[in-house]
Amino acid sequence: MTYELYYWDGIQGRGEFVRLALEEAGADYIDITRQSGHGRGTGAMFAILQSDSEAHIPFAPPFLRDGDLIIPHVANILLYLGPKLGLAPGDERLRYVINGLQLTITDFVAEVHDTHHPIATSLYYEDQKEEAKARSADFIKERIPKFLGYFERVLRQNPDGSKHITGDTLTYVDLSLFQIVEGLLYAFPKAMSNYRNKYPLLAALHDSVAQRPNIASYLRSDRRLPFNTDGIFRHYPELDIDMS
Ligand SMILES: N[C@@H](CCC(=O)N[C@@H](CS)C(=O)NCC(=O)O)C(=O)O
Repeated sequence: MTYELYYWDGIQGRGEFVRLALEEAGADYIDITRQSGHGRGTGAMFAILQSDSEAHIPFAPPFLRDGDLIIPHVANILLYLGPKLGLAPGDERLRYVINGLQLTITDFVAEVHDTHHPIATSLYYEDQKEEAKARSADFIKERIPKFLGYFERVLRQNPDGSKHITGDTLTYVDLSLFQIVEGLLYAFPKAMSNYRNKYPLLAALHDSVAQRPNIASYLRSDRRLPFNTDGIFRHYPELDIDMS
């Protein structure tokens, strides 16, 4: 059965964490809002979100449809897909460990979003620019080091080696960490200028994911949308500070 991914068209956003897993696995999937035709397009996503008859309606995208099952939330989707795509540990108990890591990524992504929208998602960036500057300065000084330092430590302390965040094979969390680094390099190039020295294992993981054949070919394809100032990771030069 073809997986259906529902997410806002035009941005990588949170949908990208799911897309990377589907692409790495060579899974059969459709990015519904990027297609046209019956049951496709952004209208099809709203039809589910606003349905008054569908069971288990999601609160927000991304969500995944697999047959009659609709699954919301990035970490939850990846918990579901991981074993099916061969991107989760064989040891079932470790699946909860990587889910914990993915939930930490979810928390971090929310903080990334708040650097440009610290007051309200419903307001324009321009209406909260001064607050965004203050929020970003703290994010760069305190939060990037805390989160990236944590992931670096988890990599260093992996008993199976530091090439992967858990175990000795690729999981969806490795792919999501690649996306975190990519997003931060786009949004905060100055703040990230010294990141290879500070987080060498994370940098090595990022590079190794980029070189995986399916990921490399996805990144070259037009399915990989460029970062832009509508997504989660946004580059506003006035928010980026070199703290190295
Ligand atoms: N925890 C959810 C967050 C979902 C989310 O915030 N989706 C955004 C787009 S990236 C959205 O459309 N939110 C609508 C809203 O919060 O009103 C996840 O990880 O998937």
